[in-house]
Amino acid sequence: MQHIKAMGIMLYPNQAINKLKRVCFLVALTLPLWSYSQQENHKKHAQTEVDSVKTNILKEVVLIASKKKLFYQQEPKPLASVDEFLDSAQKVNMIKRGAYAWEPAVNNMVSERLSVTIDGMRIFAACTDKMDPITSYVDVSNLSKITVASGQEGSEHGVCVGGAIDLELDKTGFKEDYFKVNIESGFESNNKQKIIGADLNFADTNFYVDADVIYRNADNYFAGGGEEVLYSQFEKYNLSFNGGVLLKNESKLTTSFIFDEARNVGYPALPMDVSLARAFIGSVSYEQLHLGQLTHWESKLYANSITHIMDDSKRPDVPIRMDMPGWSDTYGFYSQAQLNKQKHNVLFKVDGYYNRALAEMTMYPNDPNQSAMFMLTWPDVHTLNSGIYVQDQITFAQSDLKVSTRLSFQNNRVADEFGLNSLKIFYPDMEASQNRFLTSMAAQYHKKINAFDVAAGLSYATRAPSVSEGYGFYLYNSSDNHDYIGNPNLKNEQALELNGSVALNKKTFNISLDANAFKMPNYIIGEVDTNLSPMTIGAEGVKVYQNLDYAVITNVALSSAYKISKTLNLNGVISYHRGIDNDQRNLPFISPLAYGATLKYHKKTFNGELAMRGAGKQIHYNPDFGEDQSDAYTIFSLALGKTFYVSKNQLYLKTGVENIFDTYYSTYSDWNNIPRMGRNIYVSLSYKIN
Ligand SMILES: [Cu+2]
Repeated sequence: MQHIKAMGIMLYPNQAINKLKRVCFLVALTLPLWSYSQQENHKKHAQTEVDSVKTNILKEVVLIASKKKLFYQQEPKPLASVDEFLDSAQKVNMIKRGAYAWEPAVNNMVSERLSVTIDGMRIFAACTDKMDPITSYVDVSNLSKITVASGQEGSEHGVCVGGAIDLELDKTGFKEDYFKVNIESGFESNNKQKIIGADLNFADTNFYVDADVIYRNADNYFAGGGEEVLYSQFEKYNLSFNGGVLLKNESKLTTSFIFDEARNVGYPALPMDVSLARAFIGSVSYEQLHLGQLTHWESKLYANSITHIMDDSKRPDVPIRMDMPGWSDTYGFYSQAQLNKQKHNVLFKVDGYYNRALAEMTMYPNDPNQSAMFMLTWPDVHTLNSGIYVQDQITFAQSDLKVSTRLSFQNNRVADEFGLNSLKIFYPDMEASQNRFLTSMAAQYHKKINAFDVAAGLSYATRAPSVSEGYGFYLYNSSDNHDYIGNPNLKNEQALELNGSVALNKKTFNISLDANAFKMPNYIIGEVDTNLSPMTIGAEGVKVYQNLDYAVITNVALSSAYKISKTLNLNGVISYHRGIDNDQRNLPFISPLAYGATLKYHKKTFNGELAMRGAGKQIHYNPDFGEDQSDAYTIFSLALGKTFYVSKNQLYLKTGVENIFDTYYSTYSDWNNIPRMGRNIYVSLSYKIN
């Protein structure tokens, strides 16, 4: 403990220590590369993929359930939220507006620049204020792993420029005479979060059934030092079901269903809370192992429906009461197959979806003589997107090349007459319907030279404006205090990406340097329009979405892992990020220098982990987007786990402390500077009946 404290003092912003020294210290500290989980991932890849030479620098896999294995040995906190799991991924940063429903960013790009899918299904949020990222509609009980893909590596599941996140559902699959029950419960001291869940897996050689349920309930949390963060409570429950039957001729029929509901969710960084966020997510798939020359032909039909109700009734003083419900329904399909021929491993895919997005705002003036005001903030926008995707992985003796392309057609139609007429105030010539063609192509080369892995890639992609960017009507942004208006005349945003990596892989030691740069012509961002006045009381002005000439986003990461002994592993990472536009203005929500290190111990049934995480002072920020300078911080956490055997059954106890020194801090990604959670002690107990 003494040692940790000493490290904390050394790392802390102190005028006596200059920045350079700190960076050097960190580089030395973090020299070992590749986190343990990544090593695990590589093993997994090697098993499942034809070519063991290939490394996948553009992909990161976060393992979640591993219910079938010996519990959650790798995970610091088994019943952590999906958000916390994502936050632990090196490629992901989370924008926080409270304790619930964080918004993931990949390569410092968020929702509209990413493709976020559940088992390949497209789902779109129903909140105009980004309170409900797709990742908030699942729980860890549903998932086996999360795949984070950088740049065009993510275009398999849909159009994206920054990357993709695919949440993979946990299915038992066909197993002989299989029956397992798992009961889990957890408690967190800081916000008195109570978690209880159970799952049941039942299978035989020709069918399987999985069912699970999880419930979470949390009060307000407390920041470091003991300050209560008001309106940070939440309550959520989630039910899911998976089933499959094996048919004749090596084919199978599977289905999945998720019901997720959150109530009384506080958003301390926003002026409103959420009384209800509900999702129904369902799918039916047909898979066939062989079809002529093709292998693994899979087709899926899916539908999902989201309801989001915002609520300000708990806030004591609001200038005006508002009702703001939103709905998003999506119907989609995909069909894909592989062709393996000599050096080639080709994937063909056709996909499509139809989404309806509608959001309303009713304002009730305090003066009862004034009538309520009604607006459509999303004017019932119907989006039809259909595309084809082809990738070929070509394997040579010591190298491989992957090329891929996606071509999509997208139609947007404003279905509501009143909504269309509202937008016509700004765009008199606007048409209800609009077509766009979207393209992407990517090439990635990897070569093994002795103990080194060298990779480089080049890609190009375009994306259409999101519903808010194209058709939003007075959407209030509490970070920069402006109302935003969409712009149907926006051009497609483009992204030209260059990436490269060098890794040295030794038996006990790995180190890797990864870098990418995105040049993005027609980058979409809100710009102030001084001719317009805001609708929201107290807002500073109005911004209209515009295309910039271009923006540039760069990310560099140095990561390393060192196997000290059979039982002890040390790994670390340090990363640098930068985002500017064509006038050298800083883009908002770009991470400052960030670092982390983890020491893991694992012996038989016991495991322990000591982790450090921090960031430098935010040098590049932009006050025009409501940003101010975030201070540097370093926090520490500790986790201990032990498995006990009760006859054939297993009991797994995990406990830990997060933010050990109860540090008060807020990062660049905390909306309106809301502080993060202070010291938190958690305990979780899982019981597995075999
Ligand atoms: Cu909302």
